Amino acid sequence: MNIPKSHPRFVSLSIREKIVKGYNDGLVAKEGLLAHGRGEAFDYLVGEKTSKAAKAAINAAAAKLLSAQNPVISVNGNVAAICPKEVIQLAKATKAKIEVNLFYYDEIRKKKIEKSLKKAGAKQVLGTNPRSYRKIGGLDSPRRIVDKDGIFVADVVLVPLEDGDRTEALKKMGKTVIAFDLNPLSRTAQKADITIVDNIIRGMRLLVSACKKSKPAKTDFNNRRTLSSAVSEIKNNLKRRGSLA
Ligand code: PTJ
Repeated sequence: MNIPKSHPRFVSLSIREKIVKGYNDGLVAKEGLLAHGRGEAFDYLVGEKTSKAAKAAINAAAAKLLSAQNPVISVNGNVAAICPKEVIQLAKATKAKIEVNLFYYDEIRKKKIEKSLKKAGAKQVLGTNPRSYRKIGGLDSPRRIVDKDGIFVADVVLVPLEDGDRTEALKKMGKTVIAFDLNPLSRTAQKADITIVDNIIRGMRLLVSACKKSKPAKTDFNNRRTLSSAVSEIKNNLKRRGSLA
């Protein structure tokens, strides 16, 4: 690629390469390529940069993760391909557990994700031992299968890159949900307690550094306000580019 490394286009193309490699290595589901395309489109709409509202969400998420008794980072195929190192850094900074949780259920893919996370430095990866499986109620998708020592007993769960009804189910269990989702209108984004509307590759790095700098603290974060400011940001970007009157 003949583009400066700091240019958003370079970042976007390099993530695309990671997703394709992840697919070729058996980490990413075929459907994960489509989900990534949706993410790319939304990233373009948010201006391929971290907004002020996303930064505020990141700080609130850091405070929440650091205050948690039992935080868990849920990892799917796309997350494993895009930012395994950052997942591990975040787990270290917050003493969170890492759990593989897939929508397109596949035991072999789970094992490959576990192996790749361990290769990247993870000491323990939950969610791959059938003897530890428990089911979350009120959920039909395979995402209901969670680890008894991980998401099942977590008080705070980070759910990056998914849309669906799992956030609602986790909240019904009394858990706090933090989401990464470039689409502020997705069900996950709408139902989470804290939604970071940012590309996970940028947001995770900022979250790791916020967790290293912050202390456990109470937050009076307003997710509704954050989501509407993300939508306004998209409208303003469209106006700036002359696509909307
Ligand atoms: O590995 P599996 O089987 O668990 O499957 C993972 C995918 C991502 C395929 C699965 O969770 C899925 O289908 O997700 P959705 O419903 O497509 O939702 C993914 C959401 O993440 C969408 O709202 C995308 O806009 C958003 N998204 C995609 N890429 C990024 C992103 N958000 C932040 N950063 C990204 N890089």
